[in-house]
Amino acid sequence: ESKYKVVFVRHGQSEWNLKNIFTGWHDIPLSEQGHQEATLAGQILKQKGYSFDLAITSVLQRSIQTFNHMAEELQIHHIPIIKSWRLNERHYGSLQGLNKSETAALHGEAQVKIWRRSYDVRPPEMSIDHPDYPGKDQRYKHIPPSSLPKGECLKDTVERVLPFWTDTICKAIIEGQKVIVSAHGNSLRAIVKYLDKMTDEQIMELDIPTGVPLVYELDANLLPVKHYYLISQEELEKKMQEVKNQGKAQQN
Ligand code: DG2
Repeated sequence: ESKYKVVFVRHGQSEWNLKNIFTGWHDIPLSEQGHQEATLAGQILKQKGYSFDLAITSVLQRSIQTFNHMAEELQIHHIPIIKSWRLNERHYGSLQGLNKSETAALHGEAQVKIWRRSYDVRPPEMSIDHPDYPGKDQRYKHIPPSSLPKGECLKDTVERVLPFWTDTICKAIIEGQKVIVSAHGNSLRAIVKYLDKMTDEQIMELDIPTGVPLVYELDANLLPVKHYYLISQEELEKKMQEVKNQGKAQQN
């Protein structure tokens, strides 16, 4: 029996989603379409009567901007926001900054699918000289260098996201707070895999579209009862297919 609801949203389209570039921990703003998607997500939540007591974002601006648009539509600027590096996107290693289609043309679509969707194969490592190496960024100065990623597979992302899920998000839900989580394709896939006890093979086929509220209803033990996106099945399938197509050598 459903007792709690938590809402997840992958940020709206970013400028690098638009250019089809591996992003990971690179901090890039929303595109024009992304701003619109985030506003629309807020309008849908408002129209369906959702309200929230606590917002959770990553420390990357695309997730924060997305929450801000939803806050504007829902008029919930006042609620507390917890921003955590643990909800950051999966670190994409030295793929960060490369075009996904060009990478597929060079290394093959099968290899790109392994890099994007395998559970436990890491992308090539980022060198600590790379301008994007997180150890150079002040916002990560409290994290021990040994915990800073240089390139993560989804399994690594699950391991850093889950402590935050259980210690912070679940705690707030059990206290009765209505929580909205604005995060990323792969940090959300990490939570969904855990919640739905998906196998390593099942999670490979799951894509999360940008800017669409995903509601999870949980029972008293925080086990999932059901989940649904707040858009039509037709629109959902179209948006999920767009994510799959990003790994193709030729865009059509
Ligand atoms: C995308 C996800 O992350 O890419 O890092 O390129 O959700 O922050 O836009 P997001 C990236 P894919 O794993 O779908 O290629």
